[in-house]
Amino acid sequence: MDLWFEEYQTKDMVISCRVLRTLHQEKTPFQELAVLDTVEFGRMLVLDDVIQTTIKDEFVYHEMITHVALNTHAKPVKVLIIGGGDGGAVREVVKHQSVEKVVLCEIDGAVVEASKKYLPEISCALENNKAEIVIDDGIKHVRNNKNTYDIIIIDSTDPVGPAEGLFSAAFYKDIFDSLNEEGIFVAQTESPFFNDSLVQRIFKDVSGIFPLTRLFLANVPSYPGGLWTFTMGSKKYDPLDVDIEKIESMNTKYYSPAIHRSCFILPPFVKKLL
Ligand code: AG3
Repeated sequence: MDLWFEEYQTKDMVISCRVLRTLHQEKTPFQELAVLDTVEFGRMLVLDDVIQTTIKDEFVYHEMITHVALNTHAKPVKVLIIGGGDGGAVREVVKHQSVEKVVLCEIDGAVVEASKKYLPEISCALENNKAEIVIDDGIKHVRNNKNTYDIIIIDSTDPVGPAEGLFSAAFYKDIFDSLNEEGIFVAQTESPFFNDSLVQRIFKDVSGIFPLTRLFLANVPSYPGGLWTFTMGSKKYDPLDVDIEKIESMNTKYYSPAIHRSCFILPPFVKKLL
C-alpha cells in the first residue's frame, strides 16, 4: 500500500513523506498525536499534523536549542525546558557537568509517554536523575518560579493551538523574572522565510525586555524551508564573547565550537528582520 503523510507547512505548500507504518495515533486533551515510521526520516513525532522531530534530523535542533545557550553561561546549574516532551533537549542538557537539575515542563503528558515508548533514542535521558518532569502549563510554571533558573529553553510547537501563549511579550517578561540575574533564555522561533514577521516581532519583543538579544540559525531539513531561527535573550553573557577554544566537546553531530560562532552570522535578508 502507498501511504503518504502530508504537512501543510503553509496553506500553499506541502511536505510529503512516504510512511511505512503508523506506530501510534491518539487524540490527547491538547492535540492529535502521531508517531510514524517514514522512509526518509525514520520515526517521526507529529502533533496536529505538524512534524515535531524525526530520528534523522532531531540532533540539529536539539543540540542547537541547548548547547549554544549552555556554553554561553559560565556555570549553568538549573535549567528549565518548556515543551520538549519528547526529551531531546533534556538529553543534550544533561551532558553538561555543571547542570544539577533540569526541569521539563510539558503541558501534554501524552507526548512524554509516546516518546518514551516509540522514540527511545530521543527520550533516553528522561529517566536521568538530574531530570524532573512536570506536566503543567509552562506559563503557570514560570509565574510560580521567580528568580530560579540559569537557563530557560522554549522548545515549543508552532504558534498555534497550545503553544500560542509561548510567543507573547507578556510571556517573555515572565521568563525574564523566572531567570536569575545571569540568566539566559532561548526559544525556537520558526522560519525566516515563511514566518518573517513573527521572527521580527519576537526579536523586537525580546529586545524590549532583555539587555542582550541574539538570533542564530540552524538547518533542520524536516521543517519549513529547512533554515530555522532561534532567539536568545540574555541578562549578562554574550554568546559572541565565549572563548570557543574552551568549549568542552560533548559528542555532538551538528554543534561545534566553530558553529557556536558561525550560527550567529546572518544572511542580509535575515539581518534585515532585526
Ligand atoms: N518543536 C517544533 C518546531 C516547529 C516545527 N514546525 C513545523 N514543522 N512546521 C520541536 C520539538 C522537538 N523537541
